[in-house]
Amino acid sequence: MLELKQKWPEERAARYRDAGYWRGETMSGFLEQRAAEIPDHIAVVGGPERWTYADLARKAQQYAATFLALGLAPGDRVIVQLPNIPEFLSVVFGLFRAGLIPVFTLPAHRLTEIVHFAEKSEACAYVITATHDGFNYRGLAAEVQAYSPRLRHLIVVDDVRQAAEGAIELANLPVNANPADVAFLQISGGSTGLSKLIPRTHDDYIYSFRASAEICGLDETSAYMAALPVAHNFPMSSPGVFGALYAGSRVVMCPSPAAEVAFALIEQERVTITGLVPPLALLWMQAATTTQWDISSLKVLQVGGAKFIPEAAARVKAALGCALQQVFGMAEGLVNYTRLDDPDDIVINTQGRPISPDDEVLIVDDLGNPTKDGEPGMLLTRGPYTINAYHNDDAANARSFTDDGYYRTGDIVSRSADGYLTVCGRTGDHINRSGEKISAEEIEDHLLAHASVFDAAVVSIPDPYLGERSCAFVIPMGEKPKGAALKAFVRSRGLADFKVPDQIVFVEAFETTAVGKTSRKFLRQMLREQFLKTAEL
Ligand code: OOB
Repeated sequence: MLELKQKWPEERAARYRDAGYWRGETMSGFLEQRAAEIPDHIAVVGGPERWTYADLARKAQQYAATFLALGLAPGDRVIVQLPNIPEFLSVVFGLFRAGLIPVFTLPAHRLTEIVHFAEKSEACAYVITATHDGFNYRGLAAEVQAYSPRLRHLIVVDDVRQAAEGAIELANLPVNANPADVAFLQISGGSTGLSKLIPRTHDDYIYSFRASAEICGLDETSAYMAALPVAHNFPMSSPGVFGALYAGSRVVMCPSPAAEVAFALIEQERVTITGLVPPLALLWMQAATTTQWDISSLKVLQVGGAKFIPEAAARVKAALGCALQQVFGMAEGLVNYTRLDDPDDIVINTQGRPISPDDEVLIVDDLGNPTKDGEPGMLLTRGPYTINAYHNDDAANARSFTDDGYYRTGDIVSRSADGYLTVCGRTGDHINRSGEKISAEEIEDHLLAHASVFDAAVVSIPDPYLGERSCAFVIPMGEKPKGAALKAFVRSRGLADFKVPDQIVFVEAFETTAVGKTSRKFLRQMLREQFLKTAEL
């Protein structure tokens, strides 16, 4: 198995330790500490379950013992595909406790994506629920295992729950991990080709969510609700469920971000803070005008994952009776927040400033020269919780990191004199569809696999509901296929639903300019502009 690594140059690592960012804590260590300090506080609520910190820590240990009894060994990688249920936490903390490495995937992922993650991570186990939201994960798992024979262990939580509750072989649990080691693999938004795997260490990740919890004012009286899929970095760690547990708060697992489901839970659990992507924030604001539920406990609504336009941001306070916090982050590291005591002007018009005084932010023009305050440029960053390399992907590493260790975010931002960032756009060719990132290249490759497709270019089109939607321009070959058939074809390739093109436009040719050969990037830009021009007519 390829070693998991995430190393900072020694000089920087020493600085981060001295500054007290990296404190030598581990994921299972901090939970066990909370369980000792506040055993009877409620840690997590969801469905019929209501677990104290002592319950959660015990269940995690039982899962750890169960995983090891199944034959898994510390260091093994385990694909986790679970929805927003309390067991997400007992399973994941069980994996941490056993020294196993979770590989986080979303419930929306399908065959092609899971096989890719399994292969790249060399995973030997896959944890699912039998069904969720009407989808049969056992069926998916059987297909995945046929493609990835290394994935020997299928763990269906519905089946092992009882065995785990009886597990008493806790004596064999390994000693806690080394805080500088990789704790898990997170997945990237994937702007070029397939999603990459992001190794995060205990030290760096714990720092990011501990500091996030402080910025968001979480304490033992707070209730954080995970409304977005909890395996995503935003609801996981910004401050997310991990930050909430670190702060001794209560985590509420919301099975769906639909306003009526979420509002009911906000009332029942007196939720104080939650996070949404912009399209959901718009829906909640609308639903709040007629809802019967009492959502007055909500103090902070975080919005992030995609640009929240100022016109919408300005309406949050009046519509939902709570403060807005903008969050601009990435699974690779850097997260920016507007602060709770920032003036409205900043909260409405910026995407916040970095968590850490040691987050280094560089904004450069095409030549690599720093831009002036207020001028847009490409955002590069490095710091105490931003990765230095992806796992098992030399080509992506060569592209995505500078020689002196900065991560090229692909985002175009401007910075104010006081350090607040405003997102203006991006350099990469992905579609940010309601916070889900879709790589144009990845979808083009699938379209090209269709016998009646000669060429395809996928671009993002502004959309009033989704922020952006995907549009595939297709040059047919032979008999022109139906748009619906092409969409069905993409879905049949085993992709998450959100990646299926929203729209397909057939064209006879891609008009390349006088320059002759064009880059894909330029072609996509041209098609987008042409489309928008005709759409305006
Ligand atoms: C979050 O993480 P990812 O890894 O799914 O996506 C990162 C990318 C950023 O590079 C940027 O392009 C975009 O998503 N983005 C935003 C944004 N927040 C993220 N673009 C504009 N405005 C924002 N507020 O999406 C993520 C991770 C942690 C916390 C929050 C979001």
